[in-house]
Amino acid sequence: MAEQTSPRAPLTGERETTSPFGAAATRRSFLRSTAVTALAAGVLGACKQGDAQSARTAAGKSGTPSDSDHSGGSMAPHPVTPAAAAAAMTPEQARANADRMDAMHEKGVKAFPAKTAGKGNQRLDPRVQNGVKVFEITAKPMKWETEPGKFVDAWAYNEQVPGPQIRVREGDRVRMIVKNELNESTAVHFHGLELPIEQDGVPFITQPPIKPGESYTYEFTVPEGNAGSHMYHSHLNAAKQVGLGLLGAFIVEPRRPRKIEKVDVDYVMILNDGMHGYTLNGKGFPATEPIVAKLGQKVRIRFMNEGMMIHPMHLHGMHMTVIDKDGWAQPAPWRCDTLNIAPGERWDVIVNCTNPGTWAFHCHVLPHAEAEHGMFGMVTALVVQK
Ligand SMILES: [Cu+2]
Repeated sequence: MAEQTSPRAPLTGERETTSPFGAAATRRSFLRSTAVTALAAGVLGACKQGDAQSARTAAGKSGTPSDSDHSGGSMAPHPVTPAAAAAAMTPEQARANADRMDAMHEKGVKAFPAKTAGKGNQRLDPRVQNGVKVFEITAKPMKWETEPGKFVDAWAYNEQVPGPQIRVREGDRVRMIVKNELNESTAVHFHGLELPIEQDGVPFITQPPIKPGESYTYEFTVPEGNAGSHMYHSHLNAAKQVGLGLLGAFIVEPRRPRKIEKVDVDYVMILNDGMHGYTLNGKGFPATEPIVAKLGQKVRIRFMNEGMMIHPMHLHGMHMTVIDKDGWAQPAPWRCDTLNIAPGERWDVIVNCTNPGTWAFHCHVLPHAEAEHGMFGMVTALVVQK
């Protein structure tokens, strides 16, 4: 099985542009599908404008991200609803309006995958001490670039959002040393692992809080039969601490992988919707990372939701075969093209890359993915290379 790739492929090789959406054939097919979406959005927009407005207001008040939280937009506010404005436009004005919007959409798509400082979810190799896999993580504040030029306050493990990826095997002895360099207490919960209670990471239930300046050591044997896609995250003031970035993937590889698990690309996709906006692995479109595979290859995607909302992830062009929920094998693999990922859930899917091209891959709660100035937030692509 291949390691998780760092898919920089669109930036190298035979492609002429820096954007995987730039290749003419794939671009045409991509634009065909987005044209339909845009048409539907326009129709829906006419009747949903009021709802969207009140949703934005409510979201702003509750501190959750809204489509005005990201930096991509530079529109003047509409004096009237888009539907009323459209009705009042001359054909020339409508054309100019479309050109203005399309230029913003095109700019975002052409910028993908945009470079930003910092990359989360990088695999952390343990130090092996007397047969124990030792991981050290430090929680501290930093600035994190979610989109080009957009730096947000983050609380991060080892200066990564998401934190470093931990990968162990069933039966491994694991020691995790957590250092707190925050101005609040913290604690780490191993979400999905069935551990002895003193290792569960819940302050005042299973341990004292880890105070600023202190270190705390967790140590456990990963239970047999507990393989799969799990997570680790803060379990103190979690809406803030996890929202600011104190989270990561904790993957347990099985001793005996199933045949269906033998894949070419193993990709972790962590969803979040806290103070950094709508993000995939700590970045918003166009700074999200494309998943890259060759025609005929199999890709495993491990969805993990560390946010506070449901995100139905939708892949264009090919279906997903769901194999695991929260690390547990499904009674039988089942197929879908849109998969709800609720907070705390992990879903593992396999995609057989049978359809070449650059396929949009996004959350289908549309205000998490696309606005008048273009796509943003929870949008990436699956690139199937011929
Ligand atoms: Cu979403």
